Amino acid sequence: MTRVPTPSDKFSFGLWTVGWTGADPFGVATRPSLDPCEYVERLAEIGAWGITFHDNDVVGFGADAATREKLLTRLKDTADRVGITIEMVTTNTFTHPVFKDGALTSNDRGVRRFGLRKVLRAVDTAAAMGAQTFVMWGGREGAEYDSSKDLHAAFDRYREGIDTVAAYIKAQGYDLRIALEPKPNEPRGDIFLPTVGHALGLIAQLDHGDIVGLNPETGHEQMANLNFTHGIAQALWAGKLFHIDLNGQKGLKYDQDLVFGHGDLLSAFFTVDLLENGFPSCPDGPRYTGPRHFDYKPSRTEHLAGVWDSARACMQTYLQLAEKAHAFRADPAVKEAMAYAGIHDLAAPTLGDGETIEAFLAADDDFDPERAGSRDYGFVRLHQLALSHLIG
Ligand SMILES: [Mn+2]
Repeated sequence: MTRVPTPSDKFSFGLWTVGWTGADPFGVATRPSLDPCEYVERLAEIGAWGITFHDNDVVGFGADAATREKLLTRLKDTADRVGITIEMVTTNTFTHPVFKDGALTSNDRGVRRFGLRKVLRAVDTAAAMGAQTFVMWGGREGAEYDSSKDLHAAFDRYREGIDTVAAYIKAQGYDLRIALEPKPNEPRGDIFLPTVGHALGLIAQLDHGDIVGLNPETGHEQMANLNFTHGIAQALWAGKLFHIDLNGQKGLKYDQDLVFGHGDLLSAFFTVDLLENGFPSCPDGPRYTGPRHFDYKPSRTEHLAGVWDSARACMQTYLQLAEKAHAFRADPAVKEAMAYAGIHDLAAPTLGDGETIEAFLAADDDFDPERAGSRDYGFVRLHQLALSHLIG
């Protein structure tokens, strides 16, 4: 049996995850809503290290400054008392009707100015809570109809908005980094920055892109039929994996937000293998050391006991997969199969050290394409070893 989670595992949960009451587009809530501080206390009891929240998970939309201060201070005091870190704060720019056409990319300039102020105030909250990451999920930044947006202007406004937030963080001297969260659709028909790759492309065009990275979510990439592990690997390779949202998704459906591992389990194994063990050929290469953050929804069939069962399940599955991923990498049969497959050979630069293009073109490698074409890679044997570790 896997050990119980401890704060050193750096597991964290959004208050909106365990706090989801089950209200969905087709039905009303199926569970009561607790005081936000109660969720913090319970998460500490089950071994979580941190929490995260949207401004409006704690403070109602439009609350006055005194109410805001009172509620946030109470939450921070509770977190401090039970030893929970508030590691990330984000803004809700999707629930209120004012954001029905987006916040930073709404066609209405007044909405954009209102939305940007709301985001900047949430940045102040993040800094005051001691968070190190500020996630920006532009859930309503997008469209249903291609006729409804000047896309050139939309990308300009999105860039302007993110750069303004990043510049503000620097000007205030906050120890915060922005993490963009891609998602292909839902709630909009098409959301801007639909994948990790689109977001990386935008970050490269920012003036303050040095403090802007990514918060990829398992299900969001899988909703676009993409390989989540490849997505976080490219973000990590680019030095941009600032945060992560782990959950479960079964293929091309609505955003299921299942318990981590309750979707594509084999993919979850390789996600954990990358997070825990890094890239196979560069032990000194980029590693993810941030929170193991879960963004899931306890199914609405469950009552409160099921909420805590599901939160425990996320952590337990992660720990079990981590154990198996360590065993996988340490297995001599796996090492042999990796060598046979040429895994480590890919790390050798294709050109020689100091080799010029002229010398390269003129070189005689004595290479036999027929022989190379008849090579066996043994990828299936290697993958079956992974599967055996996973289910063994
Ligand atoms: Mn999701």
